[in-house]
Amino acid sequence: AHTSVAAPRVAFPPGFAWGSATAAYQIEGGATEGGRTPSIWDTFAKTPGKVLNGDTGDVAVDHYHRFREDVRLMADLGLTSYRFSLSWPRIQPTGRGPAVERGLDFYRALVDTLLEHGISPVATLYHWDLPQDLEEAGGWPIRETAYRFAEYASLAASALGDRVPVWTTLNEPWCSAFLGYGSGVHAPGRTNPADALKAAHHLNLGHGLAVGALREVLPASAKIAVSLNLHLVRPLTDTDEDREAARRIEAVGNRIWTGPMFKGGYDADLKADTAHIVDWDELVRPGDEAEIGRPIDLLGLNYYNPTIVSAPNGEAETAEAARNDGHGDSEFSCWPGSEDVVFHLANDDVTAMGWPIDATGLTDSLVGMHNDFGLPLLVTENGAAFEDVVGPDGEVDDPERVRYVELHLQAVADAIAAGADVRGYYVWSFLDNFEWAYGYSKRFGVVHVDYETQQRTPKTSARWYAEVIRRGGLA
Ligand code: PNW
Repeated sequence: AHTSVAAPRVAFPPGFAWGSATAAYQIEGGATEGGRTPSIWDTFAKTPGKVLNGDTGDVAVDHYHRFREDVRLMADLGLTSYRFSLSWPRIQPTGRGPAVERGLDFYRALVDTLLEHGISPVATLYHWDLPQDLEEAGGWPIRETAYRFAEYASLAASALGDRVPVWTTLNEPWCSAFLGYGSGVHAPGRTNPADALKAAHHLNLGHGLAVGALREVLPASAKIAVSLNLHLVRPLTDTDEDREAARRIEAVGNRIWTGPMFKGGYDADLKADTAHIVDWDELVRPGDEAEIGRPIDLLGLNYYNPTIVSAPNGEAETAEAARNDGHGDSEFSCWPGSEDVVFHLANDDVTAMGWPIDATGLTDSLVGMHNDFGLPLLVTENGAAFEDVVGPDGEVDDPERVRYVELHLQAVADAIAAGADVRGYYVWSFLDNFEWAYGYSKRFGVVHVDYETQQRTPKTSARWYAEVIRRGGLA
């Protein structure tokens, strides 16, 4: 069709998904509409001191009312796929009982609009918005929540499974468990290392039970995935001590998920590192690991930066490095059992989040995941916040974001050349949005949003990405 477009210098495989991603609480607003009740993020955001400037997702970028305009914009840019999340309390307000049709109708309309524009939907079931009632019943640290999640997954997939071809269960369960219940910088803001580890197991169990429930109701052609923020861990030096620090962070950061999901169970070293915090024999019941290990079809990676660690040696980690690895401003650790490992920044070339730009970590992650798990891969998130400047005509020229995405697309191409089966890339994020504990102060969108008028304006990066898509690769 585009005979006038020159062949790309760096091409991607046929059928490669050119996408962008968002999450319900970060963009939807409509917090009390259609029968939606509060999730843990509504409660957390309204707790003084938890989110910068007291920002909340009550209105966010009003995607709940503006989704048709947003999908049109996606189509204008040529996106072939869109990853979004379903708000659990919009579909099942208390986390129990029947689905609310008005909640499902919103997603039916969104998905139908995407399909009308030829954009393939990828639905995430859980991007952190647990119904508040379930948190009050105990939240992810209790086993019951895993069963509630599987039931919700079944309700959502029964209603939308005829039109959504790719489903992902959890987004970044590491954040849910260790930022939500460990460092407390994310909802629900609890700070108990035992609860964080229990949450991790119950998120895993919820994933496995949900995979089973999804297989029962989805058509055979549907694909099931999970999105993990696997840390690309590098020891600061080659000493045994620094390599031991890297082993520990890989265990509680990565293998706590991939062990039971893909390798048959939790590794002995992870359990040994945390045995003083939680009784694994009591926590993990017979059959749990088999349940968690149900086969899935695709593995999603969310990648932002590498993780550099060294052994505890009395050297204080910098505030920037701590933030980079999820402590935020909390005095509580998000690394149970490995609280004393020291984090470092990979380099000084950082985004507005203070996150170092190092695309080699993306190549290394994808190649490592390919070798370790042998699954087809998706980059379900990658992107950057920068201090965008709005020009006189409302335009945003963001060459730093163009450079960031270009470097990371090149890194994906390098991984594919090395043999990794990468099927798609989803830039985070489509729209500027509610950046969790940072509120609206950090802008990740390729499309600018004026938070006063809700006007959308594609940034230079969006127009650049559209050219990449049209070309089928990098020039
Ligand atoms: C991811 N950390 O969050 C999420 O999936 C997105 O919703 C979010 O907007 C995006 O990345 C940018 O932050 C993370 O502290 C939040 O390590 C914090 C961490 C990692 C990922």
